[in-house]
Amino acid sequence: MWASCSAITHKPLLGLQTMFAVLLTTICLNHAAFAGAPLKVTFDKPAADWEREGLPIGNGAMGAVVMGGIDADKLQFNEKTLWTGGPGSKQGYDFGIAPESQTAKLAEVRKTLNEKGSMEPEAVAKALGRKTIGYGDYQNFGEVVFQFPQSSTVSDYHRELDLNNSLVRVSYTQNGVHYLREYFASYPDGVIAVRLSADQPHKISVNIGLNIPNNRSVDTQIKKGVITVKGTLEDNGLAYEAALQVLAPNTNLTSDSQSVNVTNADSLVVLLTAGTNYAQHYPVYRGKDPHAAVVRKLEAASKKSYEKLLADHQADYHNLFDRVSLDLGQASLAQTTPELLAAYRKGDAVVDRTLEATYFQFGRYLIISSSRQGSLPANLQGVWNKTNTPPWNDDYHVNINLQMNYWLAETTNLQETLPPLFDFVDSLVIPGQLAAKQILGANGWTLFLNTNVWGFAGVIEWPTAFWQPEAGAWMAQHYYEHYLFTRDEKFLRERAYPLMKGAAQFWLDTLVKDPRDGKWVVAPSFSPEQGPFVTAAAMSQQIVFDILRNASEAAALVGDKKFQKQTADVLANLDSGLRIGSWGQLQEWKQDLDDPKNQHRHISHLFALHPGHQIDASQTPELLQAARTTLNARGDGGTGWSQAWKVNLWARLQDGDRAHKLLSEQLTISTLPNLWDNHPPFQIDGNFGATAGIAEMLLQSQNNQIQLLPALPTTWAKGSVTGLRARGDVVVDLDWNNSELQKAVLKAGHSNQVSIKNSLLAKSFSLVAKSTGKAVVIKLNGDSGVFTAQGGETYFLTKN
Ligand code: FUC
Repeated sequence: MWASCSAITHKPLLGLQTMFAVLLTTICLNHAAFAGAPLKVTFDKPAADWEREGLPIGNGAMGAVVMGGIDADKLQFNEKTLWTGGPGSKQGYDFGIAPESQTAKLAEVRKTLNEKGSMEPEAVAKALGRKTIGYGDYQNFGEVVFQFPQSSTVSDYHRELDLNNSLVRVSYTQNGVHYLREYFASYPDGVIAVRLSADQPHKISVNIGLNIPNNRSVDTQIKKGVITVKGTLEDNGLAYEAALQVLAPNTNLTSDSQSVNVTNADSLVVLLTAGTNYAQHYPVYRGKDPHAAVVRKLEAASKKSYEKLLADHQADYHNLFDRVSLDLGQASLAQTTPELLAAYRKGDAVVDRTLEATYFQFGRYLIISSSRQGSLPANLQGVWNKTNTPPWNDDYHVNINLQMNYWLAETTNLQETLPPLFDFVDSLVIPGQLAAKQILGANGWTLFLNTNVWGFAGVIEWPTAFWQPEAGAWMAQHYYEHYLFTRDEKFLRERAYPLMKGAAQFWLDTLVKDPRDGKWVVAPSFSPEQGPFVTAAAMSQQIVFDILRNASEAAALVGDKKFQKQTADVLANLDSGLRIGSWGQLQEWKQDLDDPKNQHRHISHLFALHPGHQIDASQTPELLQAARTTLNARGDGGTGWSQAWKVNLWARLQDGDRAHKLLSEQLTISTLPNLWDNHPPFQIDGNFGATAGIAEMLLQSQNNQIQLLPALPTTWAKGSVTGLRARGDVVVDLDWNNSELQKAVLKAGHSNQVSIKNSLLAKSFSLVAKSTGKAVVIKLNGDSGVFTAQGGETYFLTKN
């Protein structure tokens, strides 16, 4: 039941000792990840289209997309900090913040709202919006081009992303020789590695070069198999450097001015690394020249054998990825991923389950590959971007997108992917304070719709989206959630609380009294990304409720009594943003303006259900019903991220079948053949959001109760999951059959009262502590129970 392991990786030309070491690593570390069948994204041909068919690898800072061409293979790559715009940009740059105070204009808008009740977005944008200059774009760094001399047909072509082992493989037979290419991006070594091998000696001949886009100066140098390219971006002078090393033992390398030639090698390894002189520091955002770091990484990596690089990469990856396994009854199937997608929902349960389990773990693979300590957080496309003018600048939208990127980090046990988010948000506090002061005359800090790597904290001028001053508070939610999940007191005191206090302070200074009822409200307020400007749109009020409640709780925990009282006093008279309207819906605005036919992709007024937890199944059933009515009216369509959000929302409504329906919609309508989420275009938030949604279907822990299998769909009648995390620092494994929980394992990190809920508790079960083997006292109330957990202890809840 709990995971068996059965994977042997194809590794030609490894030394016996290394092979044994790798096998042992696979056997010892992989056991959780191989519950069910190994998970892969597969194709039977090279990628014709980067976005639809490319296979991504990444180490947080760098990403690359494997196309796997036969005569020519292109490995397009990125490094997260390579951005145009910002300080030094030719166009100028102002962080989106006007040099003069906007508070007089704000007062005008507030006055008009009080008089008229609402305003057109265009009118408010005219008053408070700002023309964007020098915002910049995330850049394509370049391409590694492999040019092969052979041009005969091949057979047995196979291209796969092995999610269990974080490795892309391309293999084929050509003129009787079996070729294998492997690609991975190593976090421990900071390099991308490619190995070309064959099952016969002297069969690898290839020309290797680097293509760099032409919006920058390029100085190319080639020495001893190392190609170095460096220069500066024309727009902002940002210095960049990339270095590629070709390692082909016992083979003469030749080179021309642009590329390295390898002839008749047995195998070869290419290492690639890159960097810029970006630094995450307001206001200049420049640090050291990238040269030293690039040289250091390449030299260190080139001293290691390929096998050692791979083993270190996989040890790092397994440490994160293997914490969670999901077995829905998937199998190793012969079909490629596009074939599985085409067959999905055709009544073949194994196909469906295989695709769903793969999609779940693909989200975890993507966040591990695009968000690791020392770099920027995952942007709208994670770390992967092939153009210099990507959609939405490939930036950080903070009215749902960046937040959704990180929902899975806590629940699917990947805390190591969070530091880039916290470092990024911390770095936005200073410009966010300026924005708060200049635009709203407030202390504290905030953000609006969108931000970039250059501390953009102000506003743009797009009328139907620009005004989202709740974004800072929404980002602060992630800090408190991290504390709730980990119970890390040091993090709470030193990082979460100061950040949250600033976000809360902004609202203490910004709320106004609604002349209609004397409640504290947000004005002007706008529900993303539609409708009129009003006072007290539901989402504004719910997010402000969330930050004030969290800040008040955190203040109590750290002993800041003064701020606890201040926030609690405002909370007591805050408009909650929770109203049931004329057709039973949860109102999107304070006035009942909702159109039952409105199917807008944003469902912002359900923030209180997810990712907030103001609406709770056990405490507020009438609000839950109103949320259901709203979601039904909004429909099951929408862009990728919108469907992913709805998976989470239906899970919180404890409707597993509907959550599963949304997941199916996302897989059929909003998923590209390589499983990337399609907004359209490719936008990664939907991948992350759906993975979080699946976790939410299996385990929830908001409002101090761990709910086991709260939204299990009928179609997942049998399965198991290991390693999900619940708030309170509890790691949970679940095993179910006939849609009923058979066994749960709860590992408590801290001593605490643990409240659990599942229908099993109303039946015959046993709860036993692992270290003593003895039954644990549990106080029951229907299908819920509370017991005292000891930190470090494991508890087995078993059906009798
Ligand atoms: C928000 C959404 C869009 C898109 C963009 C990046 O503005 O409304 O759908 O996801 O972010």
